[in-house]
Amino acid sequence: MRVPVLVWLILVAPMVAQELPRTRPNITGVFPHGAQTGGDAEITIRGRNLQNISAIDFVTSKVTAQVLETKHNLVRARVHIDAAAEPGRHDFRVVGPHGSAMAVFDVGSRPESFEKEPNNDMDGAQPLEFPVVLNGVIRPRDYDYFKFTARAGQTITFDIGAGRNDSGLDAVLSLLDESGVEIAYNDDYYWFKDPHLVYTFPKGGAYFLRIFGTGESGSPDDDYRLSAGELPHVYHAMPLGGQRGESVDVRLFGVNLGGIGNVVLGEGLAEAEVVSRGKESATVRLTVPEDLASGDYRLHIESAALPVPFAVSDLPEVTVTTESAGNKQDAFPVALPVVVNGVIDAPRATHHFSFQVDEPQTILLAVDSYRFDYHLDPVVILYDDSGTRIAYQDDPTTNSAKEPANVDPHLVFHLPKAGRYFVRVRDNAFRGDQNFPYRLTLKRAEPDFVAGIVGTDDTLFRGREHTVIVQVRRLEGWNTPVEVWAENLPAGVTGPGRVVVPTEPTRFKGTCAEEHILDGTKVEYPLQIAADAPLGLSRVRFRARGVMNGRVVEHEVVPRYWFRPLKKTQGFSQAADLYATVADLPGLVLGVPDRVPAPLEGEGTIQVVVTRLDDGTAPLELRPAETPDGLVIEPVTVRPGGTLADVKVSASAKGSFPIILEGKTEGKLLGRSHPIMIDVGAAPERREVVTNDE
Ligand SMILES: [Ca+2]
Ligand SMILES: [Ca+2]
Ligand SMILES: [Ca+2]
Ligand SMILES: [Ca+2]
Repeated sequence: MRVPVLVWLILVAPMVAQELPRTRPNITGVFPHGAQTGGDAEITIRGRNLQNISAIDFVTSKVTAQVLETKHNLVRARVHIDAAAEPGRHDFRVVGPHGSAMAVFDVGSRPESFEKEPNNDMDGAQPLEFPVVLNGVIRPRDYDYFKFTARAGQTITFDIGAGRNDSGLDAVLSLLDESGVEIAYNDDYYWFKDPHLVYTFPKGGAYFLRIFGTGESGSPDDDYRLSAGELPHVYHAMPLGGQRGESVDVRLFGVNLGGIGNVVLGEGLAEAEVVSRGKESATVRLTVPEDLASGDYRLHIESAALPVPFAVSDLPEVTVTTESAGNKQDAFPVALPVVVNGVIDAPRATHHFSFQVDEPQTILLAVDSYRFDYHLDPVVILYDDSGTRIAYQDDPTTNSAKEPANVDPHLVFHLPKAGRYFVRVRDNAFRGDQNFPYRLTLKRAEPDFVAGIVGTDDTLFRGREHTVIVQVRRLEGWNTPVEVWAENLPAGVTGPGRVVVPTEPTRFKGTCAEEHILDGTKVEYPLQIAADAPLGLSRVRFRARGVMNGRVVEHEVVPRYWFRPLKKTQGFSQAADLYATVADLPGLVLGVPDRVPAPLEGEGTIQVVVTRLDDGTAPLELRPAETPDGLVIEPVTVRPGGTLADVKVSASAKGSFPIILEGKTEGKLLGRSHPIMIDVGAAPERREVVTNDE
């Protein structure tokens, strides 16, 4: 039989997987977003699909939590922080039968306090006593005013932790004098939009601090943590890292460093000895433990507002200054392999290095600065002995708003012959600043790769397929395929023995549909979930392996945070496990707002996003499970395939009434909504938008 081409295409076209609704938990806010070591704190976690949360899991064993109460849109919990917990950000998850979700929690070392509304103008300003860690929230058009006194000559640090804790707040800080005149202002100090101000008060007296959202933005979930006081604050450490097993004198640059005490690497990994202290710099001697894995750590300065990034490497390290390396005619000689630490400290400053190789070889020239949250946008340039430019790199690939940015060059180049070569490091736009530190790695290339999973938590529905996205970034000239496999899939969940990640980088469209090339390759790792797979949470591990030049390289595949532009939570999460929960696919998901306004003696509308997964062909009827006195709610019929419904509410009494919508087909209950509060006669609020995006 001859089949018309169009029909034939439809017959053989692969069945497009049905888009499954996002039913797992989604965290939109945490308050307070941190607590002090050695104490307890009661926190509220806000979001969606939080009903039945049974546990809160921190990656570190030094922070534990107990669930006190759960609802569809919030979890209350008591968090206990061990006195030995490492200060700074810690990953945690809420875990329920329908899935898990990740958020972060900031462990601090000073007592916590809270804002008290109303504090919306100078008259209502809340008094501050330094030092302080204060937790606040910026709602739409909210201004938070604080009043304090400063001594003449006193240097006070004001630091806002918001984006760095995954808060949606894009905060702004300003300082006002006693009469309300703005004397200092900062919006975005960090890449991730948090402000930071250091101010030396020329005269003593009363002052005001004002915190608000840029463009008067804000939401009930937009929290901040203000750290302020005459605190030590370190902008950067020089060197920015050290070699394992070596003792290194680390110079700290910042403010209020005259009185610094304890300086600790990571979670008590090593204690540094303070060699000298001054107001704006101090030197500490640190022995980097021999058995530490190379990678990025934090240096904790007692009572400082923030830790300082500190890298641990396997290579010899040197430190240069613009004085020692800033002269083109007198390049600073280095021997490979080496990590050079420096600061591009002035506009147009360029650092020049020379090195010698005794045979042709492929080398790596990598400059890291953005990786440590500094604002230098490094470029690296390579010259041969005659001064001819032979290689250049600014960024590893193009940057878009759709993938985490990376402006640190990672240049691999084959040196064709033995001899002397020159390297330059500078800012892409010839900018310079006292706080533009970098680490230049110069070594023979040893091809390697890093592998990650996109996302940290997944819900696997029984009887369905689920796709895990794996991303491989090739380093130091790696150019062979990599194999990825899952190691400990739960019972009833199967995946391919191996998925091959090719060497071709993934292409994708940017926000303006322009084409970008990913710094790496993304592949799909499909999982099949049996209809009778046991329910519950598993921590799945993936591994990746490749062979190049006869050398086998194997790595764990570590989940990466879901990417959101301008949030600090980017890169690899703190745990190597993918949290995967096997759950039953609901027959019906009703997406509804938490609150719906309705006028008195008029009509309100509950907008419902209907996702039907029962494969039924009978219409769906939506009606309230119970109707409170004073409300009339007409049932609505949704034809099969329908995805939107407006449920009309008429009200005859003022007040707030909770209702639940039920969906039935042929008299059988298919699913229920979460509780919806009908606010009758209240002033209209911003309409809530139901989103399922991560
Ligand atoms: Ca507020
Ligand atoms: Ca306020
Ligand atoms: Ca900002
Ligand atoms: Ca760059």
